[in-house]
Order: sequence, then C-alpha cells, then structure tokens
Amino acid sequence: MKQQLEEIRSRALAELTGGATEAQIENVRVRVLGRAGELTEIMRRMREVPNAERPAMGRLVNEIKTAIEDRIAVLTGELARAAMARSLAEARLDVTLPGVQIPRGWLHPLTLVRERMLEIFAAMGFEVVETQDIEDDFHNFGALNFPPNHPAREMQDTFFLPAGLLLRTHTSNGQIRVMETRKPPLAIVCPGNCYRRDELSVRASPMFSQIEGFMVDRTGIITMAHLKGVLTEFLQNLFGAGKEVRFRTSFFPFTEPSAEVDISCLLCGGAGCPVCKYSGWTEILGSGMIHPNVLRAVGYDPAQYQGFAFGMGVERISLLKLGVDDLRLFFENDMRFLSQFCAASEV
Ligand code: 2NL
Repeated sequence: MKQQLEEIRSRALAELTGGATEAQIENVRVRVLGRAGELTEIMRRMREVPNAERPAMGRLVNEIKTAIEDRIAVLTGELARAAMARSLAEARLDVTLPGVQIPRGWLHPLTLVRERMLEIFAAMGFEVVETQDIEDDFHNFGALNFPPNHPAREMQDTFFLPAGLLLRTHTSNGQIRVMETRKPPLAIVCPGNCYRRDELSVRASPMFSQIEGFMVDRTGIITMAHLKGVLTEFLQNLFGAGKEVRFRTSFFPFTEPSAEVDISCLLCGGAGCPVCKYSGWTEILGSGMIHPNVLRAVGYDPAQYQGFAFGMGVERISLLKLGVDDLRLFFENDMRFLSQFCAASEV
C-alpha cells in the first residue's frame, strides 16, 4: 500500500507542473482526490492495514493529499493571475477619455414664442384653454356671427370633413365653447393650430397657429379701455417697452367696434423703411368688443354682459420677433435653421 501511495504521489506531482492547463489540473484532482479517486480508494482499504502500521499509513495519506491540494492551489492561483494579466493588457481602459456627448434637445422656435406670449397673458390673470381642432359649423362660424354666405364658409377656403365637420379656421371655437359652459367673469386665452386652404408660401401655410383671447364681465366693467390696456401691455412686454402701439378701426363679423393693432416698425422704429413700406408701422393683431350676436349665441344676455376679444397669428409674430423672413423655415425642421434658436431663452 505504501508503494502504491508513493506511485500516486509521484505521478500526480509529475502531472501538476508549471505548464499544466486548467483541464489537466482538474483531471488530476478528480482522479486522485475525487469521490471515486485513488486516495479515497486507499482510505477505504485502511482496515486491511495491521493496527500497528495504521497511524503511519494514515499520516502518509494525509501528507500526500495535502501536498497535492497545495500544488493545485498554487497552479490555479498562477492561472488566475495570468488570465487577469492578459485581460488587463488586452482590454486597456482609459478613464480620462471624454464621454460620449448625448446631444440635448430644445424647444421649437414657434413653441418658444407661443410660450412667451401665453406667459404674458397668464401674468395678467388670463387662463389658458385648449380645445379641439375638428369643429362643427356652429362653433367655427355660426356662433361668431358669420353670415350664411360669407366667403370663409366656402370650399376653397376651409377644409370640410364628412358629417358637417371641418378643420377650425381660427381658435375662436375654443372661446365659444368656454362661454357656452361657464359664466363671466372670464379672462381666457386659446392657443392652437388652425387650417385654411392656402398654398404654402413665404407668408402663408395651410396649417398655422393662433392665440385668441377674450375678457367678459357684467356690462360697464370690461370696456374698450381694458382692450387697449391689455393689448398695449402685451405688445410692449413682448417687443420692448419703447414700442409705440396704434389702434386703427377695422371690421370683423364677431366684434363691434373692431380695431386692428399696429406697433412701430421693429426695423426702423417708425421712421419708414422698405419693410414697413415707409408707413413706420407693422400690423400685429385684430381685436374688438364682442358682437352682441356672439354673446347671444353662447347664451349671454348682451344687456348684462360685455367684453373684448382679440386674435393673432403665432407664425407672423414669430417671424417679426426672431427676424425670420420665410414662414416655411418653421415647418421644414432643417437643423441648420432650428439650431439658431437653441439658446433662445432670450426670445
Ligand atoms: C385677427 C383677428 C380677431 C377675435 C379675433 C373673437 C372671438 C370670439 C368673439 C369675438 Cl369668441 N371675437 N376673436 C376678435 C377680433 C379679432 O382676430 O386678425 N386674427 C389673426
């Protein structure tokens, strides 16, 4: 048995040399130390050994077992160190390299201008209400005192849909819907997209956006003076305190009296230049006192309630505000254009 043990030891240690692979090491471990391994087998036959020799034989078995286990631990450690060294050499990581820049988005210039406009109205106490783009004839035309044969109601101006519906041509529908469901005092602004059958051009688009607004209370409370005050405050806040504001008589079916509102030309400041066609003024928005027929249509008694309303195009104001000369640039989404407004917090 002693002879056998020495053979197991010398064979195992001969195989467990410096160049041994992981597989070779594992082979030896299973063959010698495994559950059915050579040393385990010897242990099982220990009772064949005479009593006197048994302790010495036991010590020898343990000594060989420990020697082989130690050798395996050393070799396994060497293999692991070599693997780590290889991995460190191959996968070099430079933690000082700059990271991958993730480009950061920003708001579209039309959104920036619209938000700025709404902010000014909100600061004056107006509430922002959004309603649907698809509307019926009553909320887009009828309630707004459009006569039955008004040209806006014709096929060539408006996108009509089946079932008597259409794409709203202004955001007045939102105001009609608010007045139908709520009682004054009300101060509301309605932003949103509008649609008209226009060719896309430098100054027109079949889809555009508006902000309309109105303020209504009992007769005598909201007057033309409030119209002038609110719109002057709005325009001087948006375009600069030094801008002059002018109210000019006009006509809309839904207001009486009506006023067009101009500001002194942004380019020449009123002196006259090709942009303002030497008038010194730029037309910005339309306004007026809400027509009694409109008040009646939403169920308000015109003898009891009165107020003003106004409407303006967001694209037109954006062109002026940002110094852009072609409306189509807002819709093409060319990054060379949009990126000029990525720091436009000063809008
Ligand atoms: C313009 C002119 C205007 C209104 C819109 C309005 C709405 C209701 C009642 C009365 Cl519900 N009026 N809106 C009033 C005057 C002018 O827009 O040039 N827009 C671009």
